[in-house]
Amino acid sequence: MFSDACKVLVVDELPSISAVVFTEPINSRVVGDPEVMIPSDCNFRVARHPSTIRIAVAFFVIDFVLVLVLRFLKTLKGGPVKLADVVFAAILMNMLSSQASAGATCESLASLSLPDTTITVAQTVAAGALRLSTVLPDAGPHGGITFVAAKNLPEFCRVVGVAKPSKDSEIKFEVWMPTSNWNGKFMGLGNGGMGGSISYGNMSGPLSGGYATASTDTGHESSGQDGSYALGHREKVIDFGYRAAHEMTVNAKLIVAAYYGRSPKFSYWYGCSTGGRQALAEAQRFPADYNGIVAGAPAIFLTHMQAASVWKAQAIRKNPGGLVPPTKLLLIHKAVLAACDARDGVRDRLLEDPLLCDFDPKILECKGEDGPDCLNAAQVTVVRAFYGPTVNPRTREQIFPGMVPGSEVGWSSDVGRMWADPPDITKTNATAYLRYAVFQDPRWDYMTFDFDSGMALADRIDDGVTKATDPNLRDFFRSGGKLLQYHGWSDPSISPLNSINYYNSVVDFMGGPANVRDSYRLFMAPGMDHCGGGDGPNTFDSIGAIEEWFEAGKAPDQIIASHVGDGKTERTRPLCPYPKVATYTGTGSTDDAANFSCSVPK
Ligand SMILES: [Ca+2]
Repeated sequence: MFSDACKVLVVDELPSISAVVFTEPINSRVVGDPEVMIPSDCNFRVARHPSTIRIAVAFFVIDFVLVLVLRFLKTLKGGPVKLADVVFAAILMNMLSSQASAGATCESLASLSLPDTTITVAQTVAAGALRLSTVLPDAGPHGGITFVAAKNLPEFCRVVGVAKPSKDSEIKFEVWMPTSNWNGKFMGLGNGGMGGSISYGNMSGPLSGGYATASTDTGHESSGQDGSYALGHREKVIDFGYRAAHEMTVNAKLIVAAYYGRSPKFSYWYGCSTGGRQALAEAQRFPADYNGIVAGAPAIFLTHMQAASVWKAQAIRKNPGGLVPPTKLLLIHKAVLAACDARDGVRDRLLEDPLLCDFDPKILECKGEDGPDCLNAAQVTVVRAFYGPTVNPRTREQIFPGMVPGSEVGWSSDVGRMWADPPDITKTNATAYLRYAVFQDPRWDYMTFDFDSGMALADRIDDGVTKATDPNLRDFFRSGGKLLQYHGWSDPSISPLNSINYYNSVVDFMGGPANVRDSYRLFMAPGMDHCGGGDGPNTFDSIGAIEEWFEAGKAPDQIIASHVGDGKTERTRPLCPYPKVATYTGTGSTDDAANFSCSVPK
């Protein structure tokens, strides 16, 4: 094993075109002289490019041509070679050498030697000819990513690799690189649920947009609901936690550099849910990997997040008759809107700031018999448990925040896990991590979970592997990195308050909002579900925003989001950097973003 800080690739070894991708904790850079940049204490390896010999031959020819040109000039002019002649010859040589440094063929990447990594496939895929065992989604967008059908993909170089940073690791990843019109950028893409498969759908959009892009299976193969891979495989849990995304990133950047003959100008990460957790883990642990990071609805603090699922399921089981049918969820939602919709100044079926809404379901409690228009006492208790935080019964310490008013309708579609009777959260990712990675028992019963001792045990076993809550983003900020986080206020899977908690922890750690706003902004999306969907404006270009921020220095003061129904835009609205919210100016259509500005609620 060797230090991540010292992974080095010499793309070309000849002095005039040598390019070293040197990853160190603060930043990645391309330098001209490997002797200067590689620290003597680095236990580094060099990945030798298969085209080195070809390039060496090319340079021999170029040198030969140079000599011939100089001799020709000397003969022609009949005198000594002057400075102008040398410059002319050097320009000629440079033109030729730029041809020699143009990169490798796709197929030759199969013999690229990478640390701890094997390349299994390197092939050019003709436009529209991609065949996969999984179906690529052909609809989108998804917080910035627009899916593209396989038949519409351009020609690209497809590289498949397996990284083994530990003996038990088997991290599969793919790198897709457009054969023409590369925009010079790299985009790493995140996963969902328990991971277990390459995010092919996500890759299709960036590839079509000209990016070199990569995705990993997180180190195991499974459905996104299944955590059984973790039984007895601690190293694979670490891969899932943070290592696979990093290994993929380091390898992908080396492959991109080898293919195009130069490193990516800019590198971005996009991910939502588990991809959002990977995003923050990258910013916290590997600040050199990305220039810009988009973290959607991050599933950070996995042990506590899953404890919150157990909390809700236990509440239903412990309160017979407390399961709330979807029709009553709608009833509660309507009551929330009646009580709180207008508090932001606009009646639009959206709560711009659900924290202003102190709704208590008790007002819906049946006066007499249970019926469709009221909640029985058990249902009131269950709904309160959903809104409330998960807490340690002994210390009263908050374990994970609860759902917010406005999110009620989504509770039943929360991957169906809560709304079976009794709640069947055993076959979903809601408890997969606790069941397999923590308690190592397929028969583990979530009703036995103790929110004091069990929680402590879970955190001790996890040991921070899936806890991407470190507020120290100093190195990422110092390297110029930009972090854009978003979270739907109506997310029924991951409490949006967890994003706010993390944001606030970073602000505290960094010494106040002024030290954060130039590097990290959080956008809360009213009425948006988990990573998209919902009644609120949920279509927006987070990738465009992060690129403009990093490349042009224009920080996003707002991001225009739209809600599309039946293929047409019904409403636009700015998403605002927390704690600001979109505020109606008082004139014009409330469906037009132009009539809103971002301000801190009074
Ligand atoms: Ca409203």
